[in-house]
Amino acid sequence: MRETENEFKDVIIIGAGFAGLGMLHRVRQLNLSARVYERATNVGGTWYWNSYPGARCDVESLDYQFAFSDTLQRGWRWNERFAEQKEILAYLNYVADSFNLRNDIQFKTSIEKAVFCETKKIWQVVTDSGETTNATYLISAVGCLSTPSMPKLPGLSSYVGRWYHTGNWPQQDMDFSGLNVGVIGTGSSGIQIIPELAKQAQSVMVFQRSPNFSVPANNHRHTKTFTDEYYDSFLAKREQASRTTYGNANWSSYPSALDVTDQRRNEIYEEYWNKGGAGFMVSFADVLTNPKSNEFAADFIRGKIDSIVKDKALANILHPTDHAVGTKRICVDTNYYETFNKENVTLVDVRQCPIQSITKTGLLTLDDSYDLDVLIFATGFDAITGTLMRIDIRGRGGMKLSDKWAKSPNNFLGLSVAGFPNFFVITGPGSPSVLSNMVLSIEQHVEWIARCISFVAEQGAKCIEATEPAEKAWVAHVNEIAQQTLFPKNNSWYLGSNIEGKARVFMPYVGGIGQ
Ligand code: NA7
Repeated sequence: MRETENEFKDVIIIGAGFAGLGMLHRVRQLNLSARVYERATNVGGTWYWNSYPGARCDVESLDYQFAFSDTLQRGWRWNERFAEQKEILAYLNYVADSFNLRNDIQFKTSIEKAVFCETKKIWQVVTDSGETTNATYLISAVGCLSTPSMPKLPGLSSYVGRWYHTGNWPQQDMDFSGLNVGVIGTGSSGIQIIPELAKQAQSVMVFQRSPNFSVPANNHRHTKTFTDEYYDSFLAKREQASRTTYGNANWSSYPSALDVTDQRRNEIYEEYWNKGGAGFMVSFADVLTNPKSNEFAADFIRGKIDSIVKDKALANILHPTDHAVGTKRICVDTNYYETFNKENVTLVDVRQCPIQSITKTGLLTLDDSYDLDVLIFATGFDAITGTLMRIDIRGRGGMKLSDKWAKSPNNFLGLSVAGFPNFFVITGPGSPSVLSNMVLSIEQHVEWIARCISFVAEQGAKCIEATEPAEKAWVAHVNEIAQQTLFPKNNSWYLGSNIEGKARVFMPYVGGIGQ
């Protein structure tokens, strides 16, 4: 296979975020040649593109890092409990520099096509500049939230103001002072950017279609003593976390919300609310499995909204009522509900009066028009499968991945796909990924793939791929476990229901990293 005229690598990796960087480092340890292709100008993946004001991770910083190197870990100090995007991006640059990873990364390059050649048993990978490289293994590290979704609203091309999508934010800092800014979307991205815009802009118009549940981050700076002590037991905590459902060793639950008095239940919610963060979802072990328990949690959050937002009618519009808490990923905020007490912030209920079009000067809803200097789309992503399905990936017999996944993204372990030999997906559909601590999930996959590749070499084999029966059994298991929870009962990007025409399949694996 080395005789082909194209350049040859043992491994090609798509994407230089956490997954791509971790995989490249691990592949080098196996003494394999590798190249990473990355469409951005630098490393970071999701943390490169989502550079909007207020962007933060909802997993605690001390757990949102690689565990494979003690030196790496101790050489880095996280400043805050929930790190902002800039700090996470700096961390990923630190990882890349620590292992000279950039030498094997080709930036500003997208992969457009990858074809498995059955006779030579190699992948032929074509970039957007037409360059072809051959490789034994093709590994997707494209991330779960990397293809922004834009609503199909007429008129955007006539708009004279500036517009941005939070998931494709310009790399330079921007000043919104004195401007009238509109934000469409109130998921995590909207909930994070709105309070920051309200500090600067003359006015912020929030166009909300569905209210979301949000809990406070209660973010704070870490002291050096705290971080040092945390690092002393870091690997033990990581080991413990890797045996849990959500990949978090610090989370613990009370048994059932139905087994306690109203007063005790509220005390417990209060305790989790004050602690801050998404751990609220596990306050009781049955919040995500029992509708009644979930409704108690929902009522508690709606009560909090009422106590924070002074205008009662406004508080009511902010009440989420169309989904169980956590079935759409719960948001973690800093002063989100408080922001609606500011005079320069207006909430527009576009469920009541839907957006009709973008106009030359702003936006038109069913009953009003709004003049806006800047329009921000916080409208989410074609999540989990969207990026991979846009690449022309062809396995055995020319089968296209996008065809195979058109009705359901079938796979084995969220890692490999029948009919696509020597192709691995880091945190693909059917893996814990977005339901867990993503970095932990990524490290688990990186290690699995590395061992699998070594195993193939040890066997003297050329190829490995999932069998269809294994794939079927895994998908059935993923669905069976999901059905035991409330997750598939409501629309969300976990299900693909935010994208028109996308198959409705609950994609993440709820069984946990440990399983
Ligand atoms: P999300 O959570 O998918 O949120 C997107 C938001 O955009 C949501 O409120 C949508 O309302 C809204 N949206 C989408 N299209 C429209 C139109 N046409 N009109 C009005 N509103 C619209 O994306 P995020 O980026 O906030 O967060 C994604 C994940 O990133 C998050 O869960 C964290 O894991 C990090 P809808 O609910 O569809 O009515």
